[in-house]
Amino acid sequence: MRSVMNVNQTFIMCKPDAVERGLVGEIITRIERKGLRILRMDLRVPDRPLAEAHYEEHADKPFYGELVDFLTRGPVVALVVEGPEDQTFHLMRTLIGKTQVAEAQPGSIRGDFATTTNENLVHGSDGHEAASREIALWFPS
Ligand SMILES: Nc1nc2c(ncn2[C@@H]2O[C@H](COP(=O)(O)OP(=O)(O)OP(=O)(O)O)[C@@H](O)[C@H]2O)c(=O)[nH]1
Ligand SMILES: [Mg+2]
Repeated sequence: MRSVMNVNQTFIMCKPDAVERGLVGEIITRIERKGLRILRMDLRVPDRPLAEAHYEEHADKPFYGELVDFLTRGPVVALVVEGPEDQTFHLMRTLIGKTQVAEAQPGSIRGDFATTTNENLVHGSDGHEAASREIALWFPS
């Protein structure tokens, strides 16, 4: 029996390109097959304030406007995923693959399905602090 102790949660999002390309099932299957647990799931079109807040750490980057345009162009699937304490972020980011698409290994989601860094299918929180902030932002209740 799997222990219910020592878990933590991360925020995952299937971005608009994943929904458009019909890859949501594939992505969720990979999360489930890995042994991580989906706690919450919601399909919605993020408005601009939500997308801007989500990526606020990149507000000073030249691609910020383009990134917000991309995230708001259609529905996304927002997820809360649970896994082993202190490993969940890392496990999910390994499943997702590296940010630079040319470095994303085959076997990872980006490595198998993405051809550009701008449209790279999935977001995953990069640590505890980001996960808490992002879960509160996307699932306030
Ligand atoms: N348009 C554009 N988008 C970029 C560029 N570099 C990164 N991005 C996008 O910005 C997102 C956020 O960048 P990072 O947080 O550094 O990368 P990441 O953590 O692997 O990706 P996320 O999980 O989406 O946060 C990336 O996933 C890309 O979609 C760029 O040069 N141009
Ligand atoms: Mg990031």
